[in-house]
Amino acid sequence: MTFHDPERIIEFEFVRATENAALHAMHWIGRGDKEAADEAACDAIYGVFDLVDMRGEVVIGEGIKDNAPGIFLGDRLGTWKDGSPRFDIALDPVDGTTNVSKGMANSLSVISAAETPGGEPIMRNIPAFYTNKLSYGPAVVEAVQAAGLSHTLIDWPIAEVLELTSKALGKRVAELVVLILDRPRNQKFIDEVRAAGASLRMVGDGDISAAIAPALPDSGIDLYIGIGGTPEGILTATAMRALGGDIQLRMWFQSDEARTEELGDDAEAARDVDRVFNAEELSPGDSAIFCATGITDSALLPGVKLIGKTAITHSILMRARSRTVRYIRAVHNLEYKTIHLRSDHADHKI
Ligand code: VTB
Repeated sequence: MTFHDPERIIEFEFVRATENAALHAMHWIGRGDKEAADEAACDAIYGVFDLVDMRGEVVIGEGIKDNAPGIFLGDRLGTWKDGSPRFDIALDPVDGTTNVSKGMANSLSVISAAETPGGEPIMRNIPAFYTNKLSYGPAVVEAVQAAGLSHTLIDWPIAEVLELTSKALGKRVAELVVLILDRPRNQKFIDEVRAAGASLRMVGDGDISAAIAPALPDSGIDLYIGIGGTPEGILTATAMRALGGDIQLRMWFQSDEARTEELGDDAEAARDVDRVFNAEELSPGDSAIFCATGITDSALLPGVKLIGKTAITHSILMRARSRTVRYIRAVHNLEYKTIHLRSDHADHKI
């Protein structure tokens, strides 16, 4: 079977993958074992794609860790059947594993993809472990473009960023809500937001949902600021391509030693250490699929709920090409629903 636009068919397999990841990781909520939650999500994601004719290569994700279970850079998703569509994959099977292990809010399973017909890389990888990020929604994008700040807003004093945002959104600064990852490294931003008089929300972990939130009209979040994980930033960029928001992002290192170690002998990355990337540069071209399912509640999505003999999941699925944003509420009948796992190549009840 051939389709004129394989993205339109395959995108629903991505929803199945993050749904199954959330449903399989659900058993680990609150149980104090974040690796087990991650492993469960990975097993389910692999399992879904083992049944899909696709050639997917993981280009953004975690590097291989000794003996750690997971889906790593260079891993392949799909059957890799000849002639099947070829995708670059970026994923975080569980963003917020600590939150899952403690039964706390703000965790989700995320996959994004870009079609790469000739196999040439599309998504941009950045080797630094952390990046400094600033993300905002479509109204601020317009103001940023009009002022010619598409790569420099990240260097402005926070008070001025808030001023610009307040004008773009027609709100007073005191009414703006800024989301920041709660870390000592972000203290400077926290102080600046407080001094400027805007309202602050912090999350302990999970900055994909946090950084996407400003681009969603009903999230109640106007800006995301701070230093967090790099793959999470690139995943945010793919979502921003479909939502019309943007993210400015630059490498950040904990120390000079970390910088040397993380950059290794990557000359291109070394040249780009001070470069500010935006969403378009991280996920160029018009093919970008972003898909996430809530595990526990976040600004982006409600978590998995067990109601009677059903499990209810909430997912968001979007594509840059059409800019359609789908919210998919799925009711899974626990007497019938099965999950195909990679670990034993078998189907299991949840
Ligand atoms: C960041 C953030 C993630 O972990 O990577 C954070 O982007 C790790 O920060 O969303 P620390 O190294 O300071 O713990 C998350 O919050 C969850 O993976």
